[in-house]
Amino acid sequence: MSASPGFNTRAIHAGQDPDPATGAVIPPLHLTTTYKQDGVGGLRGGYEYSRSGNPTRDALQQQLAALEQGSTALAFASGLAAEDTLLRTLCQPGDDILLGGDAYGGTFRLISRVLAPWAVGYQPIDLGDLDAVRTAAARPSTRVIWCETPTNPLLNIADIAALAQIAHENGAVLVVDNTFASPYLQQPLTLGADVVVHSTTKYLGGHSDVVGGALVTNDAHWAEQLVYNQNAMGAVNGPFDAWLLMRGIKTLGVRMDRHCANAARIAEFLLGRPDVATVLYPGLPEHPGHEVAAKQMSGFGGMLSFRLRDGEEAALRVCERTRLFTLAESLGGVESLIEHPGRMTHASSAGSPLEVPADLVRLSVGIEDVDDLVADLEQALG
Ligand code: PYR
Repeated sequence: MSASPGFNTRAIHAGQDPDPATGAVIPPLHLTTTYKQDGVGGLRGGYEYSRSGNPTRDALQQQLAALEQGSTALAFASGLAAEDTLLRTLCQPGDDILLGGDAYGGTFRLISRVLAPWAVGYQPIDLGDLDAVRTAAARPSTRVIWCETPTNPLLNIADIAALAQIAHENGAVLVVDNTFASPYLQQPLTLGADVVVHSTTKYLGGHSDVVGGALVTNDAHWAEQLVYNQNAMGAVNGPFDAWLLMRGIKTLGVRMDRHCANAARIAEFLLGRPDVATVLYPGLPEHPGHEVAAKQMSGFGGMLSFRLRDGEEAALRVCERTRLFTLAESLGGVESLIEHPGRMTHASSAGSPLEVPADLVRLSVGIEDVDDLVADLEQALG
């Protein structure tokens, strides 16, 4: 590899050296729970038990670190397992999390229901309003700024570099959930974020066949604590899941280029529809976050949402009438998905300040032929 290999080279080669024992070009799948010791404590290659370490998981972790330009990456059983380990590592009772005004419903549920009894609080905030963030971050209890950009499901954009500066001026930690963008389009650690979170289930896996999560950091202190807690809390990624993820990651760049191109075309199509009130896609020049997105992302992604003029009923009707877009939760796979966030992925935010509009439909635009996708939406809108 050259001194600073490009993204696709890193995706294909980082952590993926041929197996020294056999020459196998693809890292072997180490389906073992435990490792023979040569005398008590005599570990071959440093492995003793697969919760603590597994060579297949290690290979994935090296690949993930290289993608996000981090020094340490850790793989977990799901995105929420990664988030839980992270928040229990960063927060003490009495700490507060500043939580972007829309966020994945599962993240909201974790913070508002599971962590609340441990006296970890949260404050919903518009991360686009930097004065409000500055004021809230100055409170001594603020420990974490939790940022999705683009957000799930409203596709809002936050300025990562500006948030990092505010966090660091106030002794807080900036966490960026980079699931929607993927590291191909945005690398938050290079903009000052302290920890990046992924649901690797989504674009990284890319084929809707594996559930996983990841944390990546360059901060030596947090890396040490997180490595300790990954083992101590035990929410690790299994070796087969790690292997599937490595395979998916190698094509991330080519997939993302196509996701972006298809989503841009669908955004244009929806803009021309009289029954669509708003199209939420950061690639559109009229999107309020377009300029910041253009500054910090190398493409605008494959996710978009839109609101129907005729309200929730119309939104539900479209979701139930598509044929190529499958009605399902999740995102980031090669196949297109459609969903109603208010009743599906974000149902746990209902009645809270993070509640999403009822007339909202979310698309995960896949890499099929875009004319077929447009035709499907056209017939579903009627
Ligand atoms: C989503 O579809 O938003 C999930 O993360 C499941």
